[in-house]
Amino acid sequence: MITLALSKGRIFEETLPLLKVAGIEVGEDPEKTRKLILPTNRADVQVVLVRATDVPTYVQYGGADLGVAGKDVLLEHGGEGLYQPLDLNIAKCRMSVAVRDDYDYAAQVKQGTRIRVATKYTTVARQHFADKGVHVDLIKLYGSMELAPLTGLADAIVDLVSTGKTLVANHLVEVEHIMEISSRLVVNQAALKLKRDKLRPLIDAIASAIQP
Ligand code: PRT
Ligand code: MG
Repeated sequence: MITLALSKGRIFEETLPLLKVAGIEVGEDPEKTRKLILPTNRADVQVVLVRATDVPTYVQYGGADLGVAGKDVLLEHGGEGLYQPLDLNIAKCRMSVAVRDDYDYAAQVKQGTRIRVATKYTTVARQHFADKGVHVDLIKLYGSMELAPLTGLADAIVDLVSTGKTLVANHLVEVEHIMEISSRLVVNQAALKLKRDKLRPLIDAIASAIQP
């Protein structure tokens, strides 16, 4: 059996067309079922539904043979025990620094003020500000980062932006672009050796379906 870990929502939706090219069709809609293990049209392939941040952990420890995870999630996880053969070019967005539209970020940086930054991405954020020589105090959050500058919890956030509508709706503006984000295929290193006959053709078929 080959087990593929996916998270519900955009990653599931955007991975489906790639699987289809590889001849794999998932039988059930994750939004409609309560099942966490979904069969496919191939008796030897199943999909497990996990939280986006748990995908690398499932694959690392062999709870799944392969999975799809955002670069943001992989950088925070560290990628230990994972082979990352493909950038799938899906679930694209960017990671940015944002502040309230009335906060003068450039002036604060210039003055050398310590800036309070709320984020789910503490590893990436710590590295980014260290590289820039900006002094920050990081506050770890697990969601709704946009609220932090509005409530006075933080001066800035590091978060993902795709359309930019969430920032606008909350009177926030992007002040620094940290990196482009897309999702990657991750494979358990031991599974790649033990199940090579099945995994290699599957990886190659998915590779052939990637859109530029
Ligand atoms: O939602 P949940 O807490 O279960 O988990 P999750 O947020 O980790 O999962 P999900 O499915 O929302 O995101 C999975 C992956 O999709 C992420 O790890 C990213 O790699 C990728 N991705 C692509 C995004 C976005 N685009 C995105 N726009 N993840 C989150 N967002 C959020 C962003 O954090 C912000 O709150 O959408 C909001 C901004 O969107 P715009 O369009 O208003 O700019
Ligand atoms: Mg989400």
